[in-house]
Amino acid sequence: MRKILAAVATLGIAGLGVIVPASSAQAQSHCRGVFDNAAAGYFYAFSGYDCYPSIGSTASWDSDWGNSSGPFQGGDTNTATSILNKGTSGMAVQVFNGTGQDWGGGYTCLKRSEEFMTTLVGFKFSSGYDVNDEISSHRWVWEETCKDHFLDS
Ligand SMILES: [Ca+2]
Ligand SMILES: [Ca+2]
Repeated sequence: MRKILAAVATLGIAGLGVIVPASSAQAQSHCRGVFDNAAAGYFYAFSGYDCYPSIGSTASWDSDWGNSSGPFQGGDTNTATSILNKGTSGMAVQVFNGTGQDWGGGYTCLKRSEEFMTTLVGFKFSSGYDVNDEISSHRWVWEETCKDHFLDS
């Protein structure tokens, strides 16, 4: 009887062993599902970690996330904490600390192959300033334009 109980106990642990990978699969990033369901050709930005809540998405560019025109407006500026690139051209998304169509100042880029960043915390613009909650404009560029400034999870 003791042997049987021991066997049951062992099976119980083995059963838990099966459950553990399943729950870590559930712990996979929310961004993965958002990316998979995202519109092809679009860039998305989110105010929180791991791709929610959304603050906007666009296939185009926006030189000022804080003005009242384009895909990003008003309070969208300086809030992005996660971003996603589902472009179809192979281009990167270049995000900037500043605004304006001179596209000057600090920037960094999200390659299409990177797909998404679950967090921007800890990343810096080319200027050395924090990226998190500091993105104020974006455009699509070829990777050469980014020099060596890429977001890398
Ligand atoms: Ca934020
Ligand atoms: Ca705008």
